[in-house]
Amino acid sequence: MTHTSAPSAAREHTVESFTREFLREVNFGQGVDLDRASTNDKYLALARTVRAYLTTRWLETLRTQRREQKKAVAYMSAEFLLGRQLDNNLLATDLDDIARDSLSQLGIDLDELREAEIEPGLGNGGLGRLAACFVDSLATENVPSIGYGIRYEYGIFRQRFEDGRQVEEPDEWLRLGSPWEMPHPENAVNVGFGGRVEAWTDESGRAHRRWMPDWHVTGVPYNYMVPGYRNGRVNTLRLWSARATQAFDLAIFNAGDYTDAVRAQTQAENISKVLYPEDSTPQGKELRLQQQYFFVACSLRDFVEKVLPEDYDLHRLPERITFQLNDTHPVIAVPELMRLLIDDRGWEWEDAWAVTQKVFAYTCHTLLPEALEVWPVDLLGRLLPRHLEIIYRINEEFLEQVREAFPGDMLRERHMSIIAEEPVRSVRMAYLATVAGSKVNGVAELHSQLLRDKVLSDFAEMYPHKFTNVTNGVTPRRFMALSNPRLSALITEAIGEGWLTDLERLRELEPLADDAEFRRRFREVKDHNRVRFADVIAARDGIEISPDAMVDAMVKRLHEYKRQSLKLLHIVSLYERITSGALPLADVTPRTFVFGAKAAPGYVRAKETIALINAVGRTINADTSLEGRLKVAFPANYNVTLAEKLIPAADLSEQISLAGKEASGTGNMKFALNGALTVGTDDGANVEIRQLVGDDHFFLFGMDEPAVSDLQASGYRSASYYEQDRDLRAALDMIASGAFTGGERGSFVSSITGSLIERDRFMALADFRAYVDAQERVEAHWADQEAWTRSAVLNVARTGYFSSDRSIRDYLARIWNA
Ligand code: F58
Repeated sequence: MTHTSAPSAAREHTVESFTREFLREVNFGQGVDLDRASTNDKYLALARTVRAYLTTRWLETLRTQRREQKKAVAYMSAEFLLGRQLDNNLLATDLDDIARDSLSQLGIDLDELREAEIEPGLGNGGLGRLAACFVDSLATENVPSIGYGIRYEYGIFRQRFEDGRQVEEPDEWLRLGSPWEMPHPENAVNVGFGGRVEAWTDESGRAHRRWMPDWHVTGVPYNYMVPGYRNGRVNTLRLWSARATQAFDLAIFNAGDYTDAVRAQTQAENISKVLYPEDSTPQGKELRLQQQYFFVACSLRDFVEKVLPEDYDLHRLPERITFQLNDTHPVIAVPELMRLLIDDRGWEWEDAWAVTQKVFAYTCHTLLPEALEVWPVDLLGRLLPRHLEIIYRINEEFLEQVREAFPGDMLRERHMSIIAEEPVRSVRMAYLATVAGSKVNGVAELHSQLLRDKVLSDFAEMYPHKFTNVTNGVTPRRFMALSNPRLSALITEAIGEGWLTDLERLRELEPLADDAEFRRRFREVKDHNRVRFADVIAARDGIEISPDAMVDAMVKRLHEYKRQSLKLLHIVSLYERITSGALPLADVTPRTFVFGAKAAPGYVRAKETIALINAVGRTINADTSLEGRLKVAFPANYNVTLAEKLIPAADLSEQISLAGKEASGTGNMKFALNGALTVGTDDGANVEIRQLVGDDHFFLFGMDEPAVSDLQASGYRSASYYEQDRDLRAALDMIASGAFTGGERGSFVSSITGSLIERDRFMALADFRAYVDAQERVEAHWADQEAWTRSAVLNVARTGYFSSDRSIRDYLARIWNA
């Protein structure tokens, strides 16, 4: 992809014109005088000033696309975890310095306004953040594209701790205004639900089906601009908000029941009310299916009726678009497109299927069987009866093919059916996506291989050409330039400009790993970032840490397969060995263990683990005999904004999932790019990180995936590890004794230790010894700061591959053919 060379905003605009526009927004946008304006007034005025600069380029991008009609990509995702917008938009437009100068002349501190922004947390974790990185890279790589999703009124819950336990609060991210969005109620789309399907015959005697929904919801599009990095392109992210079809349902209103009429409205608006805070196990809730159908039905209609030129021949749809399905959440788009073509436009099944199979592609983000989404047919049939019919027909024809390819193999047919019979009749959405999509991709090499060999092996045998890999990536604009300005400046000084959009150029830093002066300056940057992070959590959470200690970070959703409990066992073991005299304090490396993690509100074990981490933290942090050498910092409500402060400060990145469970990970990439070393298993993208940075600069430990499978097959007995490893036993016993819970041994303490000793589904005990050994290698390496810094520099230099720009180029070459 070539970059259009639009003149940067900086050259076109002066501080004076910026000031004029800003003041205009204060007066006429906010309706206040500058000397009476609140911080929020000033933030909103600034945001709108920057937005106006973007709008010019956005309109230009839209005009060009209408003229050229190039093949585009629609990225369909139930989540976009965007993070703050102001910083990113200032960076992309190169207005940072102008804005700073302009504001400072008015006596306003730009950074104070930045801090006023509430981040849109419209995602749960990695999957949502990946979507946000991808729209950034699509724009920067100059790909015509549009993101489609849901404008949740409440994003991921805000986490608080009460007595160490997680408490969830609604995330009212819209409460102070939303300057980045542009609603277009006049382009609203109606979506049906429920009802029945009718048969009818046309004049020529041809039979048709017609869906008669019994209730409707209106989708109002909200546009967000997604700027490429200083290349003049601004793409669109279109999020849908649900409204009642009519403010008052006339029939009910006329019947005189005002409250019933209002109730109908509330029910409709519930659809986009809140993001489901699940992290990997879908709950099969009806409202969730409503959300999914709502946003894909709006998006398909929008694309076909508004984005495409009028009278566009839909037989040629594959020349114009790929709908990339981000996991199975948008997969109901498959029968919806079939319905649009067959029922609404009178197409034959075969023609509709030929087009449908070419325009969809599916990305899978998991390996956990329980995370594969299924919808009970009675629920689906009640909500979307016509779609269920279409799915049945797709399945019939597909199973016919299976029978042809594997005659007599009844078992295979049952395994591969899109409809599962047990435990309740359900639609397997991943299978539907695989059958309908032109491509299926995993998100790291190992993950894609396991998809082919295990999770979807029957399908890979039948459609080998469909399966491919695109390893995830992260945007270096947000996760280097914005979050780590000092490292970015040091890199630019060393290798010149241009690396931010050509991240493999970080390789040019390799020789500097051997340059003592460069290493000193690299360390200076880390030291600064550590102090900055310490200040942030002191102000935000009242947590005191020493800025000199190693920052050892484990941040990700709380899930058993990710094994926060293994990290906790390591911490407790260190503490136990110190207090029992086995480990002299002088030999203990000063470390801050930083956790960031939200637990799904209904995931009891995950919440207990949070409570236990906080309990252990409280005890260790208060124990003066440690002389402050070990600290546990668990700031609440980990989000993108906090990640931007933590990651640049981190020295050690914990990526310790059980091998074969983490599809990819993207935090692992962000940490490596910011000079943290990884302690990790052979899992997900860790595998590729290690291959690139080299074994000497990565702390590998634990079983690999085949070893895990073997151990599973031969009968894993966690208790034997407990019995045989003195340190492990002592750590578990210490927890069980109530040492961290004020003598309390019951409740969650015994349930966590008990389940680890008796079952340990994710084999934390089996990997404990290897993990502790790896941590000793970490400490030995850390003791030689020159060697450590050298490794850190090499991590930065060798991980340019993990730019999401590269991921997008891989999607273009392997999937989108654009
Ligand atoms: C994550 N999945 C993977 N799901 O766990 C991670 O390895 C990968 O790097 C990332 O996707 C990007 O590919 C993930 O975040 C969710 O949050 C879903 C939210 C909705 C319910 C099901 C899980």
